[in-house]
Amino acid sequence: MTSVPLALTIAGSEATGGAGAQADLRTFAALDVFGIVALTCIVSFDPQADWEHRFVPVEPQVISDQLEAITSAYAPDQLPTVKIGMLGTPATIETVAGVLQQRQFRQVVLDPVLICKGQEPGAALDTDTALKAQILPLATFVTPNHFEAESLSGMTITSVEELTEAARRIHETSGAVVLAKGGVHLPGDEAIDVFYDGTTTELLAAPKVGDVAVAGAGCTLAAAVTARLAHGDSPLEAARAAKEFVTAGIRARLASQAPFDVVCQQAV
Ligand code: PXL
Repeated sequence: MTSVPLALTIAGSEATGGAGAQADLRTFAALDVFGIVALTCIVSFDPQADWEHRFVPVEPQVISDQLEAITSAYAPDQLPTVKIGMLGTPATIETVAGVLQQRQFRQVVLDPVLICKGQEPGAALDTDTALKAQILPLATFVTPNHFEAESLSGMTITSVEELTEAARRIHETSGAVVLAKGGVHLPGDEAIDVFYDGTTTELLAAPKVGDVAVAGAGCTLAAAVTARLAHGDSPLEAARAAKEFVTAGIRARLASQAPFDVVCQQAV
């Protein structure tokens, strides 16, 4: 018998494997966590159409069935940690919010994936609104990127000071620990993330690796936070470890015929 920690990711499949559930599972494995997936959607980039997203949601009933199997197999104490990735539709959000309310996970790490290219703008707006109203209040830890931090805080963010203010505002409205990511979107030689938990503000900085965002970085960072929380780290320890993990994965990135490099968790 083994006592490895377990973690669940409720996420989409991205067929090339760079982002989504595949990146989450590789991160969990690299950080010695037994990973479990409930799949919310399937994204297949279209190489014939400029690698646009093709998006197919999983039926809400099938999402419920997966979560029923998972929460029946593993007691709350055995599986206290969940990561939420791409949900993609208001119906999926409704289903997942219902399960999160029923089963009180100790740690709910939300990567607030807002707009996925290839979705109808109208549909995406409904999805964003539903995510903010129904999932964000249930999160204990949230990892917005630059765009998502602007959307969740209602601010324009052009500096670390503004990113810090946005992290504070997002904490105030959600109650969650916030790790707001500047990535390549703020000026300077460093990729800076802001950690804020209501008392502690800490800047996590790493030298920028190029100036183009690498696919899967957001998923990997949030999955690494989830994995470290599953091991018993404090939120700040988990954030620091996750930043190191994703930086190493970006340095070791994998190139392909697709027009973006992806984070490689194995070379860490
Ligand atoms: O990186 C955001 C993301 C998350 N999950 C899935 C995705 C993407 C972006 O493509 O496809 C399934």
